[in-house]
Amino acid sequence: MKRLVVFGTQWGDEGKGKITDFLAQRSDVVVRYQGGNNAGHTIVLDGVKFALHTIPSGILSPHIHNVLANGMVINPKGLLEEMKKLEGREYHMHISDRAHVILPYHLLLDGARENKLKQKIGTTKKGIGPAYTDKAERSGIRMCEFINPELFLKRLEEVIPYKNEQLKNFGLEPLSVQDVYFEYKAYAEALKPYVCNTSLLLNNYVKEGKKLLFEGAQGSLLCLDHGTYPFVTSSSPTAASVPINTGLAPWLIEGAVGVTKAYTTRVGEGPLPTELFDEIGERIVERGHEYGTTTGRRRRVGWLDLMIIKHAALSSGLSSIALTLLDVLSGFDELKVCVSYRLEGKELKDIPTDINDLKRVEPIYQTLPGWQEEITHVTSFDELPKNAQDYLLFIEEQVGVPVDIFSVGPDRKQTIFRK
Ligand code: 2SA
Ligand code: MG
Repeated sequence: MKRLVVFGTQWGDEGKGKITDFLAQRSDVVVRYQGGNNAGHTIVLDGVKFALHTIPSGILSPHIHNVLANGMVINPKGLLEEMKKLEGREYHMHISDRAHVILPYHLLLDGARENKLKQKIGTTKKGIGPAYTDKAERSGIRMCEFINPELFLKRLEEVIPYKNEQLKNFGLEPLSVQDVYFEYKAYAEALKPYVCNTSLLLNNYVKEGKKLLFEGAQGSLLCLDHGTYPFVTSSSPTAASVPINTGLAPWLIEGAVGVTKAYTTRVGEGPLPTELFDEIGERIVERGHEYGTTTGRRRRVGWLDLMIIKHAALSSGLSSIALTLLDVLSGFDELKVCVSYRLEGKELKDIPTDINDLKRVEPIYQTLPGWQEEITHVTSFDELPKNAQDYLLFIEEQVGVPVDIFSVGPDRKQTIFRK
């Protein structure tokens, strides 16, 4: 397949960075299409760990062109800090002139709103929601304006007084146009060489027959439309959102790999029907190092929930599953997998839309036998213990989508094609 999406089928942190990095070896271009530096994609290369937040996961391969597409919101300061860590490495990066810019007031407003909310969302406080709000409200500043100093100043003069009113309502100090301008003008200058019309660029890549990989951030259940609203992010991490967020025609997208963690995690607030509050959950957190890459927050964990994966398959379409962190499940006597929900005595076909109902569902589990062996050294499906093989086959059968890839550790070598 020449144009493939890699996206998360749960609530993020499924190991998308690792799978993208793995698939990127066979690609020419890697594209981030939504979100911003709320993402935390970890790649381990020869024992060295890279945590990427804004930059696409193809960046460690010098032959790959990495595109930050129009659907993203970009924090220039954060991006430059990330680029600093890549100093001395060869890489190619292109930033959409249509992407929106995250500015200091977005960060302040994100934090202030979270602090004030009774029922918190648990955002990363990176200014993502407020930046997308401005985009929808048509007051956002885009890259094309940002890199033009005169235009940038003009836009700040329009926007900052209005933002200062909002800040005042939260009891915060106003921002000065001049301060923001002088600090950010320098960032704009540094980023300017990378900014272009990426829609045109991507369409040209397609014409040239290049292989494109689209890298989703967060997960399907955090989608503004198809996720567990309002406990979602402010963009669409589904595979379905790739065309609008990149400027490519929908029919050019040929398939979607759903990266699926062998259990469930969620960071931030909102319902998690299979959540574990016991020592089993504790063990999974420790074995899986379940702490946020961006914020360091402890992730909540639960058994694998196939209702969630099937919902992701509905809203995105799945050609294949990449099952990650299978090694974390070694050492359990038995493993539970949620195959359905019951609500008020009725079995459900899909996850309920109303968050209040999702909070009340009772997961229906199927119990599968566990395996004791550590599997981090495994290099093929046949080497997996029988019960681990069966766990994988069970998912495949229930979701009705092949599990073509699985991973047993963070290194590139620990991601395995099933064949
Ligand atoms: P936001 O900041 O507005 O996008 O937050 C809204 C909700 O989306 C969740 N969210 C995430 N969930 C999982 N992983 C994310 N990335 C980082 C990571 C998060 C971190 O890779 O670990 O380090 O804490 C991510 N980004 C946003 C968020 O928790 C809210 O529930
Ligand atoms: Mg992550």
